[in-house]
Amino acid sequence: MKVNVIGLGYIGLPTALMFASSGVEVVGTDYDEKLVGTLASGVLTFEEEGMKELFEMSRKNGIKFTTEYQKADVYIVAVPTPYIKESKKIDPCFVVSAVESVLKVLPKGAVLVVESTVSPGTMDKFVRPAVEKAGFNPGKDVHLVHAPERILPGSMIRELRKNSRTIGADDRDIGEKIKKLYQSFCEAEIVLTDIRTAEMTKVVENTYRDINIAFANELAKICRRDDLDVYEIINIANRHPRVNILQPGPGVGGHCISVDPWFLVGDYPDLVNIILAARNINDGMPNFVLKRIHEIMEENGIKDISRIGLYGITYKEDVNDVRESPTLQMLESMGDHLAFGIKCFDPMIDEKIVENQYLDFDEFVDDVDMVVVMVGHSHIKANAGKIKGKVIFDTRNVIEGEKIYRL
Ligand code: SAJ
Repeated sequence: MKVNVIGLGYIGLPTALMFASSGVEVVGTDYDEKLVGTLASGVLTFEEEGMKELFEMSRKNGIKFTTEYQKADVYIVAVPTPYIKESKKIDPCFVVSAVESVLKVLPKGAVLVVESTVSPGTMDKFVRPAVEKAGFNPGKDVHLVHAPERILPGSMIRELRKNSRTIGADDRDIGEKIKKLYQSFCEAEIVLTDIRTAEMTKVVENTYRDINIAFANELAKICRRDDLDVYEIINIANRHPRVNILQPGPGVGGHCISVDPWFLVGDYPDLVNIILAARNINDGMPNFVLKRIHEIMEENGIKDISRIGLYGITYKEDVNDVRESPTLQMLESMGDHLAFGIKCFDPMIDEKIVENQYLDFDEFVDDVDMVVVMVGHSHIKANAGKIKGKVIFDTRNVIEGEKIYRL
């Protein structure tokens, strides 16, 4: 079976490598010539644990990278779905344009799998019509499948192998065929269902996590008012066999958890309560942190906001992705304060993306009186000694010590 993976980003590349290193014939296609050139010359475009080894094995097995769409038995579309902040919707334009390009070369009978995160209904509203418009008969000339990815940035390779998957297909036999293909590397259960159920399930998973985090964030506020330790309370509560509360933090970022619940809010405005409340709680966290920064400044006699340093710009620890990051949300909401020069640093980002950002950790520490840990990168855990003596506000509960301010 020949597989053409379309889109060689965070999801497409590791997926292509998993297939190729397991012996499947794979061609990876991306319209970005530079990215294709880099991969074709044997250089990886981003790091994930275990990816180097997979890349070597895939190259040995003959994986190809190109800007051309290929004749193949199975197409896997893993292109980005940009988030439009104003409408709180994602734009399926890349998915549709990838599908249109594939249809120009697709042999009749091939399977078109969409892995990209889409809002429920996208396959019927956008993909199926694109297939029909190109003169194909879905279900006959081309078989549609939605197989949403579920992997966690930071442990993608392990999760590709170990996570259960969902395959939504119009036709059960086609679903079985694609299930078998994914079983070339996926060791966990693969559940077959229809396309609409697969779409909704993906969004439900991320919404569930958003609500759980919102609960933890609300608890943090309740505990703050009565000077209780929310982390200890969650830790003890989680020893109950049927309780599993996530951790509070400065907000929820990333392209998934902070985005997907909005699809349900948009599509079912008269039915959502808890989903919308959770979104608002999580979106309100950067402001809660900001208020707390001001309280702590006052308590410590710090008057100048430019003596405050935000550690961490990415949306979570040990990744370099800044999409919807709580730090960026906070900076945006600060408006005028930015002019007074609140400082920033992130060890995962080696170019300036915001004002007053330092690229050197020591210089950053030297220039501030208070460090606000916005992201719990391994780097800060290893370098906690270097911020000793500063006022520390740790919104991630990663620094040990008595005189540390927490959420
Ligand atoms: N966060 C907290 N407290 C927690 C856990 C996370 O505040 O206890 C914050 C993080 O700091 C981050 C945000 O939530 O800002 C999201 O991070 P995450 O690690 O929970 O999730 P993502 O966005 O990296 O990946 C999620 C995963 N979904 C679920 O766990 C249900 C992943 O499996 C999906 O593949 C991914 O979304 C996706 O692409 O949809």
